[in-house]
Amino acid sequence: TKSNGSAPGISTKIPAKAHPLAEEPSEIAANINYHAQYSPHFSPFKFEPEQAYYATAESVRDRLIQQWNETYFHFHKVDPKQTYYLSMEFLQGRALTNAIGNLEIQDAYGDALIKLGHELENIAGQEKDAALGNGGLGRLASCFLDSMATLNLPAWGYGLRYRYGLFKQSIAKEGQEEIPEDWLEKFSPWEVVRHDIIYPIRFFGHVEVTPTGLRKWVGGEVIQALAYDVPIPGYKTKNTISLRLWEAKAGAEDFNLFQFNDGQYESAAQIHSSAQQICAVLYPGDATENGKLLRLKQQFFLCSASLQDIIFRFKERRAAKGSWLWSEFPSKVAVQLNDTHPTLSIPELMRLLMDVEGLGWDEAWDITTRTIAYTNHTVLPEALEKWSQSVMWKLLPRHMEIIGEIDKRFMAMINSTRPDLESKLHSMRILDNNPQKPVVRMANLCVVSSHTVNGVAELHSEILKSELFVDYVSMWPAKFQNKTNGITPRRWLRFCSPELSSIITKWLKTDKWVTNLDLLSGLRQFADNEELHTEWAAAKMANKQRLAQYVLQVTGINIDPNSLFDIQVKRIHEYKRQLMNILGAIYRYKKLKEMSPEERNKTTPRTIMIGGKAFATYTNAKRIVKLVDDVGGVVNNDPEVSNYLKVIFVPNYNVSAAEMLIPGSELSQHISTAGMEASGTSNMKFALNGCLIIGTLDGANVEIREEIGEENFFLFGAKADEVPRLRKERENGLFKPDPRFDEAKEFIRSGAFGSYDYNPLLDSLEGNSGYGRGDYFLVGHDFPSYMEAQEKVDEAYKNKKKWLTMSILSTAGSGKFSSDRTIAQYAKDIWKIEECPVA
Ligand code: T68
Repeated sequence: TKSNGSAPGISTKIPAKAHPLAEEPSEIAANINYHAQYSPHFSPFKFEPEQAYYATAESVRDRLIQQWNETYFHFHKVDPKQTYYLSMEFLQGRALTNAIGNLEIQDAYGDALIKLGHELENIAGQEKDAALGNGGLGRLASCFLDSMATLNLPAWGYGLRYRYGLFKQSIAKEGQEEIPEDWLEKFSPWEVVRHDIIYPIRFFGHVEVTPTGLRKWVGGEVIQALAYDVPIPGYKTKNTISLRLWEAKAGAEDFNLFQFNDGQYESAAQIHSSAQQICAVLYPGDATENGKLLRLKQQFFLCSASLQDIIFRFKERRAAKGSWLWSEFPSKVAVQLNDTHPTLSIPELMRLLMDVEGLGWDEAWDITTRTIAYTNHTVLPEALEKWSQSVMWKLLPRHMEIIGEIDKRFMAMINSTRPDLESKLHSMRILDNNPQKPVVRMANLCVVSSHTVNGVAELHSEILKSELFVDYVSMWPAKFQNKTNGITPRRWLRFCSPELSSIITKWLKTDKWVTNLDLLSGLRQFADNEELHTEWAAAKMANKQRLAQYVLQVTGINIDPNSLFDIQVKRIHEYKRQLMNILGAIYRYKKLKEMSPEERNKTTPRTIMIGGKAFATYTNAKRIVKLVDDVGGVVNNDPEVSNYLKVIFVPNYNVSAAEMLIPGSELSQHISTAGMEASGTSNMKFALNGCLIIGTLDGANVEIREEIGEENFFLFGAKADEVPRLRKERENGLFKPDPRFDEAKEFIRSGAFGSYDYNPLLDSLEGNSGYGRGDYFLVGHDFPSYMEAQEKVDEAYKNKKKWLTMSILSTAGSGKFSSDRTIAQYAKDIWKIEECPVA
């Protein structure tokens, strides 16, 4: 009676469900089987990989729920100071492999699935990525959650439960196409709806004064925020924290039955439709007024729901201890703003404290500023949020009053204490009252209202202090800190490259590096060891072969695992200079064409892979995607060259693709214009996986190079402090481009890669289009040194032994870039929280 029909494995006998913490594969198989039958989401007796995935995930979730609840009650009982990480984005990726790995039950689940006729790796591959983020900022938030749980810190994440996450990218004839990513299409086994956790969120309306003199925000429309919790297990610990995602909902009472029966279907369900829009998509286009309003609504929705929840929990836990005071709030609560997107937390906390709890301005301000801290992730002027004052008055009238008061008090403070700064006040204040376009400067509001402001890499934090926030530094020198980003070594090495991980564990004689990444430095002493070289090369080769399979599957193109795998994957942006990469590839192609077969034979064969999504309305970024794909179409089909060069656009780059690409890489490109990439985090993932970096002195590249040694890093390009002068020179026509740069551009213009109109893209490297004036990103300036660095790469790769030594030293030098280190620093220097492990 084992299986029924075509489906493998499922038992038709009622399975005895084993204890959720069962260790025996046969008992685990019973649990999986139980879910397949009694938590049914599909027709009975189907047990193909998809059904097996859902049943396996539910069985793993059962195990998590117990320790998740224990963690919750433990925090509740101990009532430690707790951090709340507010972020509009969390790029979680897949959860199954991560949960199984953190719980250390890979082998048991692998065996259980074999008993059921499946393979764990294949089952895990069924899961859709939770892509509730765009790029680095969202993935950083997810790495941080992993470290908070692993370090046993009392900390939670708060975000939004977008119905559609980041779009799915497909590459068609015209270039990138965006397809909605329906990650909740079936359901997510990793979320638990909390029907009892629901808060009202108001929009629009007006301010009234109550008879007791309190100001009160009334009217407008009220939507409910409902909590969905996602468990975040730590590695080798019981501690399992929460990522609480808010969903917008209208109540039955908001449904106008009278209107509906009168045939007015749309107006009858107006609030329902308004609620639905809020969590429909991540980052709705904000070119239109409507789009801007929706984006602002999303931000406020996150802030208001999270703060109401935080205040509720504070009161509940304090009340359990007896009498309490509001002044204790900052010693129990730390709120971290992930960039300016959750800035409205500031006026919302003020409003809740004053208008709802009845505190005075001074006390509310003291509590707010001792609670909130702000992380900046960009210095690009167009990415610094500025909201129209009129839109804000309409949507959030009470918050605008509060922001106006903060601005007024800030100016009064400068006038009375810092007359020397008076001339700067215009740019320092929060409101920009330019009559053409009055706006609120969110970053200024954050700096004025937070106790700490941090950048995400040393260079970036220095630029914040010397440029963007320079005028505030003399007022509050201690407010500005650096917290160099990090990545979780669990997902980004231990689980995505089990082969390399085993080798590291074997040579270090411990697996403690997984939670103490500095131990990797112990590999340095073996960097020249031949035995290690053989093992290291074999693991790399296995990862390259796996990647080649993946590339074949998603593009139909065969790539040679013996060629140098050169990868650049990140959001497509002009400052990240994917255009320089592809111009280099074009130049290489042209030279290969000009060579004799003998000469070609002496070159280092390369496979250049570029991947990343372009924002839907960012035309030049989309042109870059199209160019890469067109170049690939020509190069890969040129029989003279295709053994020496392949150019691949890897479609739909996401967390899961990264887990495949990064372990299989040998060279990766981090080539932004110096001073523009705040940190970068994929650079850390590549280095950790023994991949060498070609890069500029930008963001965290600077620190990576310091850690792994300059001889193991292919450096090129202008330095951040040279950039303004170089831009000036270009504007004044003083720049003479390198002939190789012109040759590559001319080759595109000649039509070698098809008839698509690349002129606007090429013009941005010369003329006056795009940002500022001609070649704002200095591709032309850095191109010659880039090509020279690439020649050094080709030479170095010919010496396999030397390359392997460099690769091992990259891994050995990556210890600093663990997000465990980053989070421990936030905990100590900013949040002042301590670990709270569940016994
Ligand atoms: C990135 N920022 C930085 N922003 O570009 C990167 N922006 O250097 C850094 O390593 C990373 O943050 C983590 O600190 C982003 O990813 C966004 O995605 C974004 C989204 C919406 C609006 C503005």
